[in-house]
Amino acid sequence: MADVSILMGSQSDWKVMKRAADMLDELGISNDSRIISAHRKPARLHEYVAEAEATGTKVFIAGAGMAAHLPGVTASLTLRPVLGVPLNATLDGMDSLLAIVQMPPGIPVGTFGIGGAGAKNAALQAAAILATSDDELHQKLINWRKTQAESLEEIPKD
Ligand code: RP5
Repeated sequence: MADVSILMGSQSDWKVMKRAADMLDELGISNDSRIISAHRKPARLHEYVAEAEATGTKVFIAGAGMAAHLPGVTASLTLRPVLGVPLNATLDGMDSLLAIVQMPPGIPVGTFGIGGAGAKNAALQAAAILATSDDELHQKLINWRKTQAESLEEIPKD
């Protein structure tokens, strides 16, 4: 299994969650993306999380829209870090943001911004977690941030 598992509730989530997969690919981090809805396929979610954890997945990223149970249910099934990405399916994603961020005490979900920015940052956070025990990846992240800084123009153009 991959270092990072990317879960989403629906095919409709992939266009945004692909940004997490692309970011992980860019950093050379193995990742596995799956559509496994917490409410439509609960048994499959239990099975997948157990299998992923047993075979070495270190971080889960879970994106969902609307009532957005997927990150919280995933976190209930594993002690690995779970990073939640709220997706804009209805209500501009505010429903999903509040559902994911307001986890009752005891089962934490690290919650990111709504949509593509959140998906990309979740991938970078997953990389930062993995880099705590991987010097090569740590150096890659240093280089990535340097490149990002260098790509910014200081003088605005018309
Ligand atoms: C959630 O409901 C999914 O994460 C998705 O964002 C939203 C709508 O799902 P679909 O009706 O597009 O399958 O479960």
